[in-house]
Amino acid sequence: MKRLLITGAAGNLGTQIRKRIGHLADSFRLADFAEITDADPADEIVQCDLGDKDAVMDMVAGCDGIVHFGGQSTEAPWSVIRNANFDGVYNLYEACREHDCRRVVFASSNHATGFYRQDQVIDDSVYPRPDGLYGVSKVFGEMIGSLYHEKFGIETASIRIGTCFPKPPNHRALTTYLSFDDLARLLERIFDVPRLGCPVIYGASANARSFWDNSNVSWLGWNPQDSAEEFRDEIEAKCEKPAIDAPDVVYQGGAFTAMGILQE
Ligand code: NAI
Ligand code: 15L
Repeated sequence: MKRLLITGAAGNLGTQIRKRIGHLADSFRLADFAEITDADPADEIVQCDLGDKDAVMDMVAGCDGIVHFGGQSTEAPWSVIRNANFDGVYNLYEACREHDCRRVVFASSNHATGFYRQDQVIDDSVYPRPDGLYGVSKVFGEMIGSLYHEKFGIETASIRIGTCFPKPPNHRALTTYLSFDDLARLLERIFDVPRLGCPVIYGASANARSFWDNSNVSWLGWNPQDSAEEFRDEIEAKCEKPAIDAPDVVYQGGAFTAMGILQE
């Protein structure tokens, strides 16, 4: 790949993952509406709001692939979700169509299916059960990816990411944790396969327990190598065990399922 665009490059995943995938492209364009303070001198930087269609057109021009981490990453009032995760994702795919950018990684979320219970194991074929406006926006992003694949052949891997931080922050994340290294390994596979199509992949490391079955995407050859187990003792010492009927124990989406609709 000649040029890879990473959106949300100032954020948690944008910052961590770009340090791990430097071998995937000759050059990188890093975009965010926040300032990116630690770019490699060779990287191009674009500061733009995903809700600004003209700016997104310019951001995508000349890129062969996109890792789309940019957007609102938690529950928020409608205007925020709409701008970043609805308008922003539509603008991104329109720009891909216009500028013939053929492969996208969409950072979806486990909150697209957050109302499935933790005693169920689900795969990519289940009906979405979003647990908030944020989860709904991730379902929308996956569907836009599907539409632009069927109509225009633009390929998208939607990763329903679990919990991707330096460490699992709580008991639930012992099941949902995805390490930065395992995510980077997944991106390698996504950009390496000759034909990608439009798969939905659950993003979790090889944890002791899983809510998610990725067997329908085994052809990708992604084998996560890390596990949240190395953090279990720390979590058990640090975090109080939630009650057996707490949302964090009952639903895959945890506490998001118990939030209201946030007002402006
Ligand atoms: P983050 O919040 O640290 O990074 C998101 C970045 O997007 C920020 O730098 C922010 O400035 C930028 N952004 C937000 N609205 C924007 C707009 N309107 N225009 C331009 N840039 C905008 O989130 P994180 O953890 O890096 O997540 C990256 C992506 O992965 C997000 O889409 C999130 O929804 C998804 N994800 C992350 C998970 C995790 O555990 N880290 C779990 C599931 C999904
Ligand atoms: C997400 O989608 C969020 O982006 C992240 O901040 C975490 O809350 C994660 O899900 C999770 O479910 O742990």
